[in-house]
Amino acid sequence: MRLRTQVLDLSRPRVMGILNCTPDSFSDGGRFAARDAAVAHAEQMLAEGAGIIDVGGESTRPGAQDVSVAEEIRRVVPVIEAIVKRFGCIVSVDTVKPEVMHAACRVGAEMINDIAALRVPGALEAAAQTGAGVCIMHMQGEPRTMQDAPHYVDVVEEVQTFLSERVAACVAAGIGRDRLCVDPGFGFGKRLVHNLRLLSALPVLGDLGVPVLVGVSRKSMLGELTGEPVGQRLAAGLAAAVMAVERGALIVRTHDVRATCDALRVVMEVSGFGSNNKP
Ligand code: 8Y7
Repeated sequence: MRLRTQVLDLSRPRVMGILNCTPDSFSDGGRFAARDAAVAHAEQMLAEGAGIIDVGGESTRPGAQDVSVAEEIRRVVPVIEAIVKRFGCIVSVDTVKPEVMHAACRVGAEMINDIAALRVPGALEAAAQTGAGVCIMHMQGEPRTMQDAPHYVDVVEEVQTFLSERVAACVAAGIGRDRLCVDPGFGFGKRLVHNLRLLSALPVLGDLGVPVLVGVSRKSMLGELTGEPVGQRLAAGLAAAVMAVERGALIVRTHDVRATCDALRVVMEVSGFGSNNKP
């Protein structure tokens, strides 16, 4: 997958480590302390085998409050700049805002992870101008209300059609197919049955001809299945990640980088991704 200046090698599955820069995650001690804590967390995830660090400054949980453009830039730009300078690694910016996309890429972000699939006005143009890679994710509704009454006639067909239309919109805006990946958006306007059907039918998304990214880490679908609270969902998340990679996913977004890399190592050795490479 081509990114802004680098190329992401997807001859083997890769792990994207989640780095939250919301005040609730790295709050006490002010902005410099928050930045240093975020950089240290990135360093740890890279040591554990992450190939991408996904930096986000807006909570997408249902009911979360809106964050202004200026505040989101204040949260993510210093962190991205520091991580790129220190480690030279691939950073993606988790945002729906065109201004944040520009600001993040100016300090070295290589990829845009947009849960709104570049549907915010100006986002398609911003992403095209940066030259960054883009993850296009499916969501029904908006974060605030998406879990109120998710409804589908055929969830797999509807997600596939949406992603196919957004890929076409990206290509029309000048973002080459080789810069895109797609994501069914587990938990984004979906009930448990929808999430399970999508995971089961994940190979269908491979027909779009671009890499598939999945994020299941610690999500409520795992809690619904196991009864476990958010801190006890690692085993369920690893099972889901392994099933996704066996069904063709090439990027796994997770909080639990070390465990996910270990699990994907086993998948790789058995499923013919070759050896001697870390996920
Ligand atoms: C996803 C995501 C979140 C996901 C992609 C969470 C930002 C909720 N989930 N981005 N973001 N895919 N591409 O639980 O599934 O991590 S936020």
